[in-house]
Amino acid sequence: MTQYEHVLTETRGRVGIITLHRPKALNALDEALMNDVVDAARAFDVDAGIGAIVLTGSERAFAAGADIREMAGKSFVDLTTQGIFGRWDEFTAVRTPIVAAVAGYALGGGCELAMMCDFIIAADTATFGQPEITLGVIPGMGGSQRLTRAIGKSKAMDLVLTGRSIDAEEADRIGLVARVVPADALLDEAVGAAERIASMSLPVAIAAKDAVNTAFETTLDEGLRTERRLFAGCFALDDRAEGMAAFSEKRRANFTHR
Ligand code: CO8
Repeated sequence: MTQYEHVLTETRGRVGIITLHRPKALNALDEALMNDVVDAARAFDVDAGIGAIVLTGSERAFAAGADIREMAGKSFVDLTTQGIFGRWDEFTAVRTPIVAAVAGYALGGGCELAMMCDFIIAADTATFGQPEITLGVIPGMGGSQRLTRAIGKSKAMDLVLTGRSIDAEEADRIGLVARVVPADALLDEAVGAAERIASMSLPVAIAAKDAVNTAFETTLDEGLRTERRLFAGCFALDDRAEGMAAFSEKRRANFTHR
């Protein structure tokens, strides 16, 4: 398995785990860490043995944001001409479902990276926020867009304009995260969810991810048409026949395309 400098990777069955590992800077996202996360996620994405990915950090921090020291020296021209952080688009293009397992700080780019995943499982120690305004900037890795879609305008404005942080309980209440679990159960819970996803037919899981993501990018009519096309596409798969036969025969489906 490839060795990376700023992330650790391991596999558990059909689940690929990527652990952000830049402990001295609370996993602050610099360019090197971004490259490692994107490369590791892409490697799992093309690995036929992997059906779901978990992205996690440390107990203290999922990620405390973009690396402020790296950003401090940048100019307007650097940002507009260098496409800084452009590779995160490759992360969101990963087809394999990705579960974010968040403990500790998920601030700024850390919160935005968690939101790039397909859903977030939070430890009860997790803290989310978009504090960029306190640094004289605004969210730049999707926070103003994904957060608003996730929790609505008023709550997103509250977080983005005040820069205040919220705890896991509030993040759960406003719909930013899917579940909150005790910190010592976080990885098991996330891997358990990922194992369950990985036991499904992978092309169907990818279609499901695609269909839900379409809801954020188009009109209801177009989204419904996309869903219908993707739904019909499932009928081209032997896994669809197996899933329905297994139901009739009162047994667990044994999907081929996993
Ligand atoms: N960048 C760089 N280093 C960091 C960062 C960061 N975001 N966060 C923490 N660190 C470093 C600290 O500098 C410190 O290093 P050192 O020991 O060398 O001084 C080490 O990590 C430990 O941090 P603290 O001593 O500060 O730990 P505390 O427990 O006292 O505080 C906090 C933890 C509250 C998380 C605090 O570190 C903090 O406020 N961090 C910054 C949080 C923040 O503002 N994040 C948003 C950054 S801006 C952003 O993410 C924009 C994204 C969009 C970019 C798009 C570009 C196109």
